Amino acid sequence: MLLYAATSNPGKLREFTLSAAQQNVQIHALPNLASIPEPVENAPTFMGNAELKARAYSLILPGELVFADDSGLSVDILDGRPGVRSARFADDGGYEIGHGSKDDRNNSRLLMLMPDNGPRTAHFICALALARDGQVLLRATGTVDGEILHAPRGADGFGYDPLFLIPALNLTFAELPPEQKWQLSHRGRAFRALLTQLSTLNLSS
Ligand code: ITT
Repeated sequence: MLLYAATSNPGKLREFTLSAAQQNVQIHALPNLASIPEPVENAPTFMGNAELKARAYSLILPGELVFADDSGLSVDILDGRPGVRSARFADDGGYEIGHGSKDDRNNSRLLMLMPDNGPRTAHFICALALARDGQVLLRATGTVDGEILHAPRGADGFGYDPLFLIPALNLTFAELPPEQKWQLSHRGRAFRALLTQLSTLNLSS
C-alpha cells in the first residue's frame, strides 16, 4: 500500500521513510510540496492541525491516501508550552534574528524559559490524520514521556531531540539510533496505531 506523507519537515520525513522498511507500506513524500501554499495551522490542538493539513494536501493528489503529522513538545512546568507552537517557538518569542538554525533557536528559547529548579518532565505528542479527497478517514496519536536537560546532548534527530532525555536509558532522542527512537517515539507510536487501523479499513468506497 502506498501512503503519501505531507510534511515539509525533513526530520519527520526521514523518520517516516525509514519506517517503511519495517512496515508493510510504501511511504512517498508528497510531490512538489514546496510549491503548494501551506495551510495555516491555527487549530488549538495537535489533531486539529493534523486534520487540516491532511485535508488540504489530500486535495492535491485525488484518490490517494495522504497523511499529515502535527507534533510537538509539552513541558509541564511551562504549562504545556511550546505545545502546538513548537515549530515556531523561537519566532513567537522574538528570536527570529538569533543565532543558528530554527531548531537551535527553539532549543535556546526553551532553555531560557526553564526555571533552574523544579520538575523538568515533558512529553512529545504526535497527532496523525489520514485523508483522501479532502476527507479525514483515520486519526491516531502517540506520546512519549521524558525530561528536559540543562544543555543539548547528541547529534542525531531533529528539533528538540538533543534536550529530550529518556530517563530509563539516560540517553536523549539525539543520542539514540534512529531505529530505537522510532520504537519509542510519539511519532512511531502514532504511526503504528494508524497502520493498525488502516489494515481494518475498507478502502473501496
Ligand atoms: P510540517 O507541518 O510540514 O509537518 P513542521 O515542522 O512545521 O512541519 P509541526 O507544525 O508539526 O511541523 O511542528 C512540529 C515541531 O515540533 C517540529 O518543528 C519540532 O520542533 C518539534 N518536534 C516534533 N516532533 C519532534 C521530534 O520527534 N523530535 C524533536 N522535535 C520534534
